[in-house]
Amino acid sequence: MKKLVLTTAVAVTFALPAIACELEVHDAYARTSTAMSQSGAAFMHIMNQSATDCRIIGARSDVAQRVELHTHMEDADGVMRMIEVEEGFTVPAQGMHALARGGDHVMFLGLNQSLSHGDDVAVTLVLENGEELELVIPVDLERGADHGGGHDHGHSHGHSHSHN
Ligand SMILES: [Cu+2]
Repeated sequence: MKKLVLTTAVAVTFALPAIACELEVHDAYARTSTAMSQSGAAFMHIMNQSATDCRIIGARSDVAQRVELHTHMEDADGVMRMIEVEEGFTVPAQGMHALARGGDHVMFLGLNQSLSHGDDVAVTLVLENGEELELVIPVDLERGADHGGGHDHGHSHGHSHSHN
C-alpha cells in the first residue's frame, strides 16, 4: 500500500511517454449515497491540454472490489439507470469532460472500506494510449448534487492531509 502525502486536495501525477495526453483533473470528489452504502462514485472535471482527444478506458482503486466507468441513461420507462460505459470517456482535445452527478462517473462497487467525509481515495485512471493518471480524491459527503458549471463558491474545507 503506497503512502501518499499531499498538501493540496487533488494531486495529479503522470508519466509522459512519447504520445502524451496532457490531462488535468480539477474539482474531484468521491461520495457514497449513504454512510452504510456498499458502493460509491467519484466525480471530477478532466481537462485535456493536448492536441489529441484522450480516452479514459478504465479505472482502478483499492477502495472497492470493482471500479467501473458509468453513466446514467434514461430507460424506456423514463427511469434513470446507471450503466457501464464500455468505450470509456473521451476528453476532447483542448477540451473538458465532466464527471458529474446524474451523468458520467467513476463507480466503486463493493467498497472495501466505508468512505468517511475527509478521507482520501486513491484512484488510477487508465487511458487508451496506455498512460495512467493517479489521483487522490477527497471524500466529500456534503457536496450538493447541483454542483458543476458556473460555480464560484470556493471550497475551503481546510483538509489537512497527514497520512502516517
Ligand atoms: Cu454508477
